[in-house]
Amino acid sequence: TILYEVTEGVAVITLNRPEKFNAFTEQMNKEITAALKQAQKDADVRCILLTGAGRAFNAGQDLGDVQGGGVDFGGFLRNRYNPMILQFRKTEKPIIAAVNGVAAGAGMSLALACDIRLASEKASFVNAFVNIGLVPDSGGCYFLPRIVGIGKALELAMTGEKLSAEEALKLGLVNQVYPADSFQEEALAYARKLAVLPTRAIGLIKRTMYKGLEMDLEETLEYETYAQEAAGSTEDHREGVAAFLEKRAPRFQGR
Ligand code: LHQ
Repeated sequence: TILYEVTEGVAVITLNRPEKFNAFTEQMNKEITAALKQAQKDADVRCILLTGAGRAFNAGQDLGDVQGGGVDFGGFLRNRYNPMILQFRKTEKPIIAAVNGVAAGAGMSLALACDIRLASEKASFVNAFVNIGLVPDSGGCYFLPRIVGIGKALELAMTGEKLSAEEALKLGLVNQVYPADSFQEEALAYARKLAVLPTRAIGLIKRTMYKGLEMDLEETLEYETYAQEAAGSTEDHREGVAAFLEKRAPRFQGR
């Protein structure tokens, strides 16, 4: 249900059920979790790009699998969705969502779990949970207020109204919007730029900044010190300083 390909330092994960708007099945949840673990282990992977095949990014849970009521929500979330979302944070490499089309329900949460969001001008975001009488899950109640602020987060979650790529850009929910025609190339080019940067430092930036959201200043300063000791012992740090002093472009190896 997904495609996984590594090219020039970038692991491209493509959600691949285009006829169902790439809606989640149990298999897809598990394949995404496994793909992130594989990308984390593979030293050749220095950036991860997550996108959807066809017209949509991801339409959330496949509603064909939950019709008629009596759904074991605890089982769905604890066994499938929650481990998948946690894996985004455990992955110490940058993860970019290339939102090619609609991202709805848990598909929107999936995009929010990524570190950077790039959108096609044809992308849109629907916090669709309320439209079927549910609550944002897969981190929707955690990521959304942290990214757009509590007021807008509550509005999006309570109304379930569609947000265009342009509106998402204004809210800071996406980092860039590109024309639909060149979107996949632009997204890959963006990922390739990140893939030649100091990967260890980027992983530590990711971990430290997310931790900083949950800690006070004193704890954050202490964690920064720990992270700086780790970053400062990498080859890439030595290379960065040497390149600066020699007035040349750095060649970072990701270690
Ligand atoms: C779909 C779906 C879909 C199946 C479009 N399933 N086929 C966690 C735990 C346990 C249970 C419940 O859920 C969760 C987490 C969740 O994610 S809950 C939220 C689930 N998602 C939704 O409620 C979104 C439902 N879909 C929509 O609101 C619309 O389809 C969106 C806004 C995504 C797209 O609208 P349009 O661009 O107008 O396209 P469309 O509605 O015509 O859909 C295109 C096709 O994709 C269509 O199939 P068809 O055979 O008629 O062409 C849809 O049936 C299918 N599709 N979403 N979630």
